[in-house]
Amino acid sequence: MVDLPSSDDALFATLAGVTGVAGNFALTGYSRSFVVAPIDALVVRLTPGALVAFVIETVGEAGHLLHIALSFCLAIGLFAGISLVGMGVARRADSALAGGLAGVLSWAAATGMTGAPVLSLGAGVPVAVATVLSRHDRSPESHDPTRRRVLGSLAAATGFVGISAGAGTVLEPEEQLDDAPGTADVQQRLDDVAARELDVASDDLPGLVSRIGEFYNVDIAEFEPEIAAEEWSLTFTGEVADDDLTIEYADLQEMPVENRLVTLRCVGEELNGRKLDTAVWTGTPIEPLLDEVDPDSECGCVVLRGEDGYFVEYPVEVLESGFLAWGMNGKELPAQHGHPVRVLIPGHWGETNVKWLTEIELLAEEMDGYWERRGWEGTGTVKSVAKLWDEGITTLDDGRIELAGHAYAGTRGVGRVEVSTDGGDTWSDAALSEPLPDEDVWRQWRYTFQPDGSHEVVVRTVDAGGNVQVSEASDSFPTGASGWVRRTVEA
Ligand SMILES: Nc1nc2c(c(=O)[nH]1)N[C@H]1C(S)=C(S)[C@@H](COP(=O)(O)O)O[C@H]1N2
Ligand SMILES: [Mo]
Repeated sequence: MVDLPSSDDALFATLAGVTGVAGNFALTGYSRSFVVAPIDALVVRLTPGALVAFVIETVGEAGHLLHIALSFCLAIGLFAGISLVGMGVARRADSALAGGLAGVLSWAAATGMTGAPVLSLGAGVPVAVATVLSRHDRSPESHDPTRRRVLGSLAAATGFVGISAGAGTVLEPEEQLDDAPGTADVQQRLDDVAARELDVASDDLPGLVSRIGEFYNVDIAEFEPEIAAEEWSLTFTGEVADDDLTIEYADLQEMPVENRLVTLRCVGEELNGRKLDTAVWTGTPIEPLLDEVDPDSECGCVVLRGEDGYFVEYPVEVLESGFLAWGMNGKELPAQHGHPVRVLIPGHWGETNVKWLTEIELLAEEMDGYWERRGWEGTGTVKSVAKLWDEGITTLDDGRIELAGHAYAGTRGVGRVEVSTDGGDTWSDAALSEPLPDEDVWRQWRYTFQPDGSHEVVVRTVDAGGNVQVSEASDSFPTGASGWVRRTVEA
């Protein structure tokens, strides 16, 4: 006869599941070795595009939370299921054997999915302990068996998770980025940039180069790919004149090195949002490699693919001006920005800059990229924008108000920033930071005025060609936010 699990068993199995996930997390942290990572990758892969598009439109960024929550539940369910199997066995054998079985199975499942046997002990041990404890106190004379079992399991799990967390910190110290090859000149570049920054009253206004930890981040997957430089390669495939061309990290280092300042802006950001940043990138132009493969593409188009399953299509012509980067602000490209190599395309929206780049396929006909399948149109020329940051608004000692922010106009270049303090009736020019030496970069702006009560401040940029930032307001979906940033500023 088959015993169905009792509701008590289900409770303890869930508890075992939670402690398994928690114990695993304590050892691995939020990394690729955490069991939730491969489960989440699967969830992302299996979710239909139409559903993703719907979620992005209805709940926006919170959609990320939805799939990660689902992945956590699945991970808990997995260990809970294993624990239930253990409890089933314990009905016939002793609980130590059952716990051991559940522990080994959980460890094996976690190791199988993450390839990290030591860190997976963080999952196996607590599931084993929780399963063993769930069988204690079945004796008729124990007064409140359920309660004691819960307390016992919780205490054991908490202790274990605490110990693991300590061990995890020792095993995985804070990531230290090495200097990237070819970055000897970067410090000089950074000093040169710093000398061009505006003098502002606010201490917190971001500079002209964004710090690595502060640079915005947009990823389709919750957990970034981990690729060692020695294992990385990039292959040109599809409509090429002769054979596919594969290049490795070491080959890239043989090519001419450049340090370029490039600003990125995500099409998904709000008008006064923060998905706009600039770094000094170290890498090499892509054109010589394209010349070598001699594209023979009828549509003149290409799809770039990243290791995380991301892909984006645009004209070969656009790619020709691109840059393969392996360094960021003098350090090797960090995991979250595409380690070891990403592409950087001047003047286009952020999504064209594929991270963890592994394949460039020359196409015979056009196709939609990852975001285009989800309704976005974000591969084209980036829109101009002037931002007014919270920390850019300062009341000076003499009572005047200083306003400051950044403006960006892609490769058109920022020509002016204009500020209105009367809702857009009259406009004045803001002071600008010295232009940076590269073609696809932002500028800082500053404007000071004598307030008189409440002001409706409006800011807009005019590119170097004289084109005023589009005034008509639109949401970011599907072609990027437009309109002018407006804020009420009180004296
Ligand atoms: N492989 C890969 N490349 C990618 C993405 C991604 O999810 N995966 N996101 C794109 C988007 S939408 C943007 S805005 C930029 C963000 O780059 P960052 O995370 O370095 O700021 O990377 C682009 N390249
Ligand atoms: Mo983006």
